[in-house]
Amino acid sequence: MQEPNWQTAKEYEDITYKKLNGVARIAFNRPDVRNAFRPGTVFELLDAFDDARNDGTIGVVLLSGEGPAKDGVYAFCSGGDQKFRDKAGYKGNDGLDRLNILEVQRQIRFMTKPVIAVVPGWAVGGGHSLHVVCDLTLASKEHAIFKQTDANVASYDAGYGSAYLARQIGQKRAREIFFLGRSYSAQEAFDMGMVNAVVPHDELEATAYQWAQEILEKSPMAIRMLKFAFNLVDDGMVGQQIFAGEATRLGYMTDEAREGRDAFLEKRKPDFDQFPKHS
Ligand code: S0N
Repeated sequence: MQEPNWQTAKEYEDITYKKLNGVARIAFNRPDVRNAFRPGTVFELLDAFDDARNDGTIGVVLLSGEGPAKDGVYAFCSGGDQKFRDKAGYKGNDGLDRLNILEVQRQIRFMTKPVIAVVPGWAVGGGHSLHVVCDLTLASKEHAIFKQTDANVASYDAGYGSAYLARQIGQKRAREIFFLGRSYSAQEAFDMGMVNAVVPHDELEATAYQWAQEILEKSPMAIRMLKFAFNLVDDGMVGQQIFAGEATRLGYMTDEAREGRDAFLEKRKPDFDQFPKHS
């Protein structure tokens, strides 16, 4: 399989951001700390995801990790950088403590486009939670390892990272992953139902790009509605709000909605009699 010829979209310090033919690729780029994130990393992620969301040519986003590190080990992400951990979160250059990776989780969850986690190596702690929240996960057969260390370091994701994981693989397995903190291979993660495909390492990137191209052949409206329909049951009123927003968008596209707008602008009574009252 041919490696995609990614084009750099923007330069950052802690991440890489590239695009090609409708696909955006965002990757952690701190391989020597197993791609742990510090507050600055998270600000960069927020910026890149925002760009991908607002770029009308982009239909699918890949989230991955650069590597290998100097010692040859690959990582997707090892969660919050413990060296930056302070009293009330992770301390930024401005001295404020933050837990802002949760904003990235929400960006992925509520983004109008599918996000695929492309896991070349360790997916640990908050990095594990990020793969959980992505729409799909592809994992390196040789190098991907899934592990939840949140309880080891007393820095735990009690939201999507745990509760939504239980939705994916069942309560017993999710509790095992969090309570025991063991390592699981790509195949074991696939067998549990939290990985969509186990791919030879050399083909991982090209496979992710290929999956993205297949999605891009589909109706973007259908993909959007389906993503938010899948989310709805677990996202409460926010899930309803987001799904309803897409329903409103569809409503806007009708002659009936246009009549409402035009009548207001033309200072006349709207003529809704022309539209059928469906049973
Ligand atoms: C990833 C592990 C398993 C890899 O083991 P391996 O291959 O043996 O490598 P090491 O020798 O351990 O590591 C290589 C170098 O990388 C450094 N390093 C690795 N991970 C981190 C990290 N997370 N922070 C800082 N440094 C890290 C090592 O120190 C080593 O450096 P040197 O060579 O200088 O010694 C293994 O490394 C491991 O277990 N890492 C720690 C994983 C971890 O516990 N992560 C934190 C877990 N918790 C979270 O992420 C939760 C945070 C979160 O997402 C959250 C949740 C709720 C609300 C808010 C938040 C939020 O953060 O905002």
